[in-house]
Amino acid sequence: MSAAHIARALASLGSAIASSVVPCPGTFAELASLRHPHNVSQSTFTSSVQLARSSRNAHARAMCAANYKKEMIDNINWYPGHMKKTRELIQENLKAVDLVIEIVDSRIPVSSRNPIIDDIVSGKPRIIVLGKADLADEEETSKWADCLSKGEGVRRVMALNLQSGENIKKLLKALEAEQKKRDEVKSVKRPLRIMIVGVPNVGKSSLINRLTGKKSAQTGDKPGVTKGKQWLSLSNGMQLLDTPGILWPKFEDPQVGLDLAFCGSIKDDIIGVQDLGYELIKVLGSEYPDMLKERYKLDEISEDALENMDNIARKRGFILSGNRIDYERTARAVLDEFRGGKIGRITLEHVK
Ligand SMILES: Nc1nc2c(ncn2[C@@H]2O[C@H](COP(=O)(O)OP(=O)(O)OP(=O)(O)O)[C@@H](O)[C@H]2O)c(=O)[nH]1
Ligand SMILES: [Mg+2]
Repeated sequence: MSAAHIARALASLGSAIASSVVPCPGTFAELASLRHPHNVSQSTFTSSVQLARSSRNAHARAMCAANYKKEMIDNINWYPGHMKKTRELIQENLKAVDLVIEIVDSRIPVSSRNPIIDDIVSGKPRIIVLGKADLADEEETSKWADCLSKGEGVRRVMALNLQSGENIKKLLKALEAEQKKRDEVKSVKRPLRIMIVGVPNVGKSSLINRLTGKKSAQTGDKPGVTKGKQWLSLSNGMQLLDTPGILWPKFEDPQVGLDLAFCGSIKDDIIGVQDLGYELIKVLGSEYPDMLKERYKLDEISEDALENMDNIARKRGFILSGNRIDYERTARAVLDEFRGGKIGRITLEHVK
């Protein structure tokens, strides 16, 4: 990069800060490394962390961050070919099923409800499972259960921990009730056929394993484990269809994309671990400051998310040579600990 280029970039950043004008300059990577060379741990650090570092004016930073977030999400190819195939798979198989079980993530019950699925499966009776309930705030989950139960075609809503499998009998009972209903109205009797749908990594295959009582479907703590459709039988004869996770082509609200990524429905490297970790610290700092403070033994929570991130790194000793903060490791730790429920039971979306 030439000196003139740097000067131009700096001048443009200066004017953005002075007048809080958006759009922001696009050369944050160079600017941050120029302004804070000792703080930048990776040369490819084109993240919102860096954006925060490069602007010391809080208002300008907030404006930039909002824009940056939108760009970050807009630039992602959310809809790879296999998701289109899954959509077709769901559509093709829908005729054959009597009931749909839609799993949503209890921590993000709005963001994890796929509008495409909603569209395709409307008209079929539906049971909504609020999965990963052990990781979410119990009170919020019960509010969500009430709210979601008012949806069209929704027969039941239940919050479950699909990892431990507790309360799975409640779901089995609900399925038996559905079977009874079907038998009463149909002349040809046969066991129920049920399709399981939901965003990637929400717990579809785990639910199937809980219902079958054995490891019938492959599970994993990353999105995209199930690749194709798989029919499985319960001991009572009911047929379950496992499907791959599906997202939708465009997020109107960039926060939806971030929420899905926080909860592991979008691979970390698509947005970038550092960006994601920083954005999560920002949300936790404003919504769950006490939990963040407690988990990372912070003296106080700052309004500046980057300061919180730096303090977490220092407390954990995530420091590289030359006293540089290891943002990658800090972000990874916070994401992993959030996903594992170690920071606390957290719900990121609230019933209004
Ligand atoms: N804590 C907790 N973890 C869960 C729960 N349900 C699933 N998991 C974990 O979440 C991860 C994803 O579960 P899967 O069942 O593979 O999710 P999936 O929806 O089939 O994912 P894809 O096939 O990738 O779309 C696994 O590591 C599970 O152990 C739950 O209720 N609580
Ligand atoms: Mg799966």
